[in-house]
Order: sequence, then C-alpha cells, then structure tokens
Amino acid sequence: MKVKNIKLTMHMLCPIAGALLVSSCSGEEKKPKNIVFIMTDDHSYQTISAYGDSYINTPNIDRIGNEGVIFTNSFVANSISGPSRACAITGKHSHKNGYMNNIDCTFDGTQQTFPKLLQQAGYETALIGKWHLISEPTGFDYWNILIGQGDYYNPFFIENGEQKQVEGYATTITTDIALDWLEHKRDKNKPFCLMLHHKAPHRTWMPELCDLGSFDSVKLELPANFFDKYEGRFAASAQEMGIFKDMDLVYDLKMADKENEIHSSYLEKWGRKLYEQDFTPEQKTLWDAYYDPIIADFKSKKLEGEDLAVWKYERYMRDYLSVIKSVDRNVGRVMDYLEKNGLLENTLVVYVSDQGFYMGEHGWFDKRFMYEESFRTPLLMRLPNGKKGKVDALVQNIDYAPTFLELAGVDVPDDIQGVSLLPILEGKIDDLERKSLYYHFYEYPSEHSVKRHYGIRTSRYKLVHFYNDIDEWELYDLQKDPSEMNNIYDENLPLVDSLKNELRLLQEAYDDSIRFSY
Ligand code: SGN
Ligand code: CA
Repeated sequence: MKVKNIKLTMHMLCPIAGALLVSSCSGEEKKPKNIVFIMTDDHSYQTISAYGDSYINTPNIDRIGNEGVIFTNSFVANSISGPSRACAITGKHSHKNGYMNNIDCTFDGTQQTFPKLLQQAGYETALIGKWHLISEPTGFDYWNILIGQGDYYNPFFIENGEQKQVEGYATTITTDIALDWLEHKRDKNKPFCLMLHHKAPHRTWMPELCDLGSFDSVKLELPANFFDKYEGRFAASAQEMGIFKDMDLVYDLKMADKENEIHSSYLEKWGRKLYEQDFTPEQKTLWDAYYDPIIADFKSKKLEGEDLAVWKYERYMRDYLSVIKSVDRNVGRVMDYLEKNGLLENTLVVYVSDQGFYMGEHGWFDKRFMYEESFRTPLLMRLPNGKKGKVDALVQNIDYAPTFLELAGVDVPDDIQGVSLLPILEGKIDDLERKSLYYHFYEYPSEHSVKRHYGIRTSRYKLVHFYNDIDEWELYDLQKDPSEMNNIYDENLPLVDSLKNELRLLQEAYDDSIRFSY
C-alpha cells in the first residue's frame, strides 16, 4: 500500500470568520469582487439539469445558473484540456498562448495570465486541483495541483512544489483543500480568486464509493444518431472514439474479471490499469462488491454486435452520471460555505467545463471535434445582484479572463482576444457585438485520431475545414440539422463564400498564421 499517512481533515467551518469579513467591509468593498472559478474536466451540458432535458438532476450546479446566468451558447476555442485551460487563463486563442495541444506543449508560465494580473492588483490567488499545463503554475499565492490528469482514488497532489498523496476521492479532496484554503490559508484582508478545478468527470469515469450504482435503475435512451454511419463526413468516419469500437471493456468499463477471461484491445497497451489503481483494501472491497456481480452478469450474457454496443453505452453512462453526482454534491459544499460565511454576496461564482463531451451522440465518447457536443461547454455565472436568466449570446472560453479582470477593476490588456461578459452579467446588455466564433484544433496525429481542423460558427451555420493529411470541408445548418448529420458543403450554396470570407476575417483579426487559400 503506497498511500502515505496524510489525511486532510476539514476543520470545523467557522461562519463567524467569514461574516466578519463582510461586516467589516465598507460599502465600496461590498461590491462583488471575489471570484470562485469552478472548472470540471469533460463535463457535458447534456448532464446538467439547468440545461434542460438532462440525464441527471444537478441541483447545486443549477443553483449557480438559477441565481445568475445560464449561457446557452457557450463554446471553447480548442476542445481539449491543456489548450482549453491555456485559452481560459490567457484570454487568447491557442496560436497566441502557444499551448496548442496536450502532446508536446509546455505552457510558457512567463506570459500574461488573468491570475497574474489579479495578483498584481492585490488579489489573493489560488489554484486547486487539475492544472495540466506541464510547467509549474505562476501567478498563484497558493497552488495545490493534481499530477497530470490526476487519479480518482488516493491522488497525488503537489502543494506549492511539495508532493503528497492524499487518501480519499479526488472530487471530495479537491473541495476539502479549497474550503480549507478559503477558511484557513488565504489573507482575509484581500479579495480572492480561487480556481477550483476538478479532475472529474474525465475518463475512466470512476465514481465515488458512496455513489456506485446510483443510476443503475435509470432508463437511458440511446441518442438518435448513436449508430451514425458518418456519410459525407470523412474526418468523423476516421476517428477512434467510438463507444462500440474503441471503448475498452476492462480499462474504461471496469470489467476486470478475476479469471482474466475478458480481453480487450487496451490490455496490451495499458495492462490491467484499473487493478493498478491505488485503492486501499477497504476501498477495493467496496469497489469489487459493486462491480463483481456486474462482471459476472456481463460474462453470462455473451453479448455481441448492437446488444454489446448498447450495453457499453449504458455502463458508460451509469459510471459517468455517478461521477457527476459527486461533482454536484461538492459544488453544493462550496456554495454552502460561501453562503454561511457571507461570501455569496460579494463573490462571482462560475461553473464551467474545459470542454463538452459526447454522451453517445454519433456513437462517441471524448471531445476534440468542432461538432456541437464538444465545441460547447457549460457556463453558469452567478453575480450577486446581477442578471438572472438565460443568455443566448455567442460566448467563448477566451472571455473568462477579461470578465474577471473587469470585475476586479483591472484594465483589460489590448492583446487579450476575448470579450468581457460583465456587462451581460450586470444586465446592461443582452448580446455581444460578436456575430461568429473561431475554433482551431491541432492535436493530430494523436489518441482518438481526430484530424486537425478550424472553423467558424455563427448563430445558425457552421463551416469547418479539416486539414493536414486531408482537405475536407463541412457545412451545417444548425437550425435544420442540430445534430450535424447532413454536410451541405457540396451543395454549392452562396452561403459558403460569405462564411469563408468571414472565416478569413476572423483568422486575420485573431492573427492565426494558418491561412489556406480558400
Ligand atoms: C487521456 C485520455 C483520452 C483523452 C485525453 C485528453 N486517455 O489521454 O481519452 O482524450 O486524455 O483529455 S486515458 O487513457 O489516459 O484516459 S483531456 O480532457 O485531458 O484533454
Ligand atoms: Ca477535458
């Protein structure tokens, strides 16, 4: 057992300390200026009830949106973890912040970021949880980060440079550390910016022990395009992120039978990675008590073809939803803390994911594509005494940085490419002047084989160019075809020219040097 004897015990939360902070503030200081920026990893908007027709009830995440703004058209600039995070903290597209992919990039920590600018303006800044930008975090008074992707169970953290293993479950531990920082570690005389960034619900979707089986009796309906044949969409047909063909029975779906009879494509590559998970004996007993009967039942069924595909989809969904249950519960703990300590009235609370995720649409898991499920990301922002309701404006993750800076009264540097959402949050405007969004994904060749592509999305249309080892264009009318099944690029619509023209203008405006003649 490698688990070190380090346990984080949450101290009794003291409501009085926080209350003092607010009551000692002058009127001016009472204006909202703290920032709690919660980010999850791969959380789909399809699994947040504030976004409507959801697979799961998420009352605590919903609360942020119900008491604030639910952005219904929120997108990323590059749908993959490190790059998305780099866009968020710099307010710039990938080609400007230099972190284009998760494979061979290291974030240049000397560059301008919003935490640094806030820190220079007198903020106390903290980063807790997933970081994933390789270089050591800069611009934080306190940081306590997971190593790489981090583990769900008994994860290693690096606290201001010192490595420690903490017993327990990542989402709960990350929240414990954040609450501990809020209560005991920060300088309470300063405004603060807390980046609370969870590992969950990233692959391999390992639920917290208390949540195992929570969704086993829920009826799940396959997305209408689960058996997509990718006609007219070459890049989509070339991917390796299919639930049926690429999701691994042992590695992803935990069917690690003790008889070692279930074999899968990943076994050679990864070994029985799940068994290598650093469980404590107590954790392992509870884990096996849940999965062993499922493994036995699965083996007895001898499923094949479509039946196997549906079984994999359902197992994936049940695990994923159980992981979200813990995320939501822990968001509730943060909201309760802020409320009990009088901090909700002067804190902007933000809930986002680093990108969206496929819940079986097109037959997939994972992200990367500029298709809606992964290009979109949930965004809920609660500004005290601010606007409440849904906002349809096209917003992007490069907008968080200028929003936070404007809230803090810091001048937004000219080289930031995003736009502040503060006027929307304050109810001063309903829309931005921006009429289209730019996207660029670079991580190919790589895991899941999603080709390099860039594109433009307006409120109605999406034009995408897949390049590098292919040269394919796709065009969708999102009003008529929201699931993006029908590529109308070859219909020679006059629309193509105007969208290409707008795409060119965006590439010029954002100064993206990848410009093809089109
Ligand atoms: C890991 C996962 C991939 C995932 C990437 C990027 N494989 O490599 O499935 O697409 O992370 O995810 S795993 O076998 O290690 O789980 S990201 O959210 O961090 O960008
Ligand atoms: Ca991610």
